[in-house]
Amino acid sequence: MNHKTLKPFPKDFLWGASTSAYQFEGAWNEDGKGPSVIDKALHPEGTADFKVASDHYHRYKEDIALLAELGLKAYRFSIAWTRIYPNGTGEVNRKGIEFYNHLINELIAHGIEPIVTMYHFDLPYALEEKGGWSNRETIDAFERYARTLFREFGDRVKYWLTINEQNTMILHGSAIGTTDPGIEDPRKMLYQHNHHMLLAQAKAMKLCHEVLPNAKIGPAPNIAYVYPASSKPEDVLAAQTFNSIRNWLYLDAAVFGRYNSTVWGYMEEKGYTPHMEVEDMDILAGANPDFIAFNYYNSITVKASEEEKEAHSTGDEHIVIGEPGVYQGCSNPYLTTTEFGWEVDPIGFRITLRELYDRYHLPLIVTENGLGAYDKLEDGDVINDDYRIDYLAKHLEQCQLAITDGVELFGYSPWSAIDLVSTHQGINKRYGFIYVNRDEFDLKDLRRIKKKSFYWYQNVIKTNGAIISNSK
Ligand code: BGP
Repeated sequence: MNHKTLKPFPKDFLWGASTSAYQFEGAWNEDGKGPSVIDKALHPEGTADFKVASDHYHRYKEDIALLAELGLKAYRFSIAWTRIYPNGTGEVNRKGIEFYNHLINELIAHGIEPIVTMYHFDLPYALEEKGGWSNRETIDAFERYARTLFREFGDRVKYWLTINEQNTMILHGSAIGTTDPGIEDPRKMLYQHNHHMLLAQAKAMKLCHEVLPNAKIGPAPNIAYVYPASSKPEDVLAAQTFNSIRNWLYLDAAVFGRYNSTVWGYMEEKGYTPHMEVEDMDILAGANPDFIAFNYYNSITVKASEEEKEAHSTGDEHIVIGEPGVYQGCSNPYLTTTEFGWEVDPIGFRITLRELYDRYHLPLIVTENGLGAYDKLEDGDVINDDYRIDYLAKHLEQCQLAITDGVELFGYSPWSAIDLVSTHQGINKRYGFIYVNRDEFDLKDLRRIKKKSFYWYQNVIKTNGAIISNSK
């Protein structure tokens, strides 16, 4: 749909940028922090581990000063569960509370709204040893952790995100290090994990509304609209099925408190239905998110599955998209790809925004969107990342179109604020507005260097999105 005039971005739009604790903080075992599943996961060969990452733990003041210079209105970061509860539960680690108090105070002193992810892939290893998300005790541990976060930080934090990309953990856990890659068909187990995470999330949302009536809380899945490869009805059906499996399962449960019927049918067919206690559906129905946060990088295209063929990947060789007899991932001939093979689809972003708002009628915030690339540090500390500006500008234009379409979007927080270590592809897959001077194994001086995209985004924020294109 074409519009004669575009609506402006809302006046108090939350221009943000995002990070996650384990990819950014470093200090992996300092000040009483316990190990997480990520700390114990096998690391892909040739890529940096997360022990030092970007050393934000020791440089948070300098980092926040840079984010303030960027002009951010909001900063989305995650709290490492293992800094607060080194064993997942039990004794609170006051040093962990102290760190996040300093961080939050520093943000507020610079006029930046903190947006807190409570759990971003890094489940405490001590809980994993007791069965992790297979064990219902993890639900109680998460609720206790949530209560602690609300008590300690709720006087200053207004926006809470429950679980980052629960759907990625269920669908691609072995690529991000949250599922043991040695398990042959983990899907039955993963749908049980999923059920328990949904309960944990529902309990946290309910608790948040009880103890912090002025705060807002929502889920933060990765949502990517699934296209059919053609208008062949079989392909459309496959896309519909995968939309439900990949996207709607998570949001139908969070928003409507029920299972998506297509996914339930799929789980029955495959023998993946989770074990439930009698009270579970009431728990799911008793929680209401205030908004939907979501991460968007690309759309997905699928066709009908040819039973005999192996599922295959669409670019990133670690991520297999497809399940025999259900759907099969394929590349989209209308899209270009990044140097890491990820498809680029700004219009898919508008489609996803509209679809989400039509389905759920809740305010939306984008909590990740961005381009992973090999940046080049040139003489004189210059990084000419025009490709990143181009990617972000094209996506922001689609945000504005979606706003004009009627979508209630209250923030945009791209990935990532500052360079950090990718989930499984190292530090040299960079996303930030600010460069961190280190390589995979050489920590160098870790100094921060503003990229060209820094100045571009600074101007976008200053003009409240009136100037998006890269023509400065
Ligand atoms: C999302 C995660 C982030 C981040 C991002 C980029 O799935 O929430 O933690 O890593 O993807 O992915 P990658 O690091 O694999 O390039």
